[in-house]
Amino acid sequence: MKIKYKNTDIYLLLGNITEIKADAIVNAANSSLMGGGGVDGAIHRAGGSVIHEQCIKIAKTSGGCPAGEAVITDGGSLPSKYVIHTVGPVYRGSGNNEAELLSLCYINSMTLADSRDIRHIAFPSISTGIYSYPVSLAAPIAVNTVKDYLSSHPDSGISTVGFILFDNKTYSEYEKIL
Ligand code: AR6
Repeated sequence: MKIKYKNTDIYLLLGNITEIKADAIVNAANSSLMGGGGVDGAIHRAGGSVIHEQCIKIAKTSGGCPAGEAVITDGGSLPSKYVIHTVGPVYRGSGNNEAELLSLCYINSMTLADSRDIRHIAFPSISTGIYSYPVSLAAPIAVNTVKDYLSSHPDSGISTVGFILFDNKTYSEYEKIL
């Protein structure tokens, strides 16, 4: 599924984000930046050691990446040039700033993309796996934050935003919102 929003194409795809050829794919990382399971494990495996080495450097200089923030590395052997690593909130039943932190993941990833002239960015469904964010609550935050960013940044160079969704349930929640 694909829509046009403020001159930007926003698309949904059922699939594996490591196979996507974008300018940047986004990783749902953890604060250590040292890799993990889920999409993080898949990206590190497919991208090779370059990503891990650059993550180590970033973690050494900045102490890692707090929830809501984003950092960037090369894509190594991935089809995409860059990986933007962002850290979603662990869902603990709301009331812990989860929605704001999740929204910040999308805002900070897009801000970083714009600072590198990235035109096509592809997101996974941040926090809705190991971090347990209910996808019915996370999907509207993801889609509406991306739209709000594009509305409030008319000079953004981002021309294509993808949501690469790993299973049918996740896809259908995003489809409802988009
Ligand atoms: N392509 C696209 N989506 C994927 C892929 C893939 N290859 N693999 C999984 N997903 P998760 P989180 C989906 O758990 O909830 C890691 O250990 C998955 O089905 O990857 O933010 C990190 O190091 C789900 O819909 O990320 C952190 O410790 C979505 O991606 C922690 O998990 C997010 O699931 C982050 O947890």
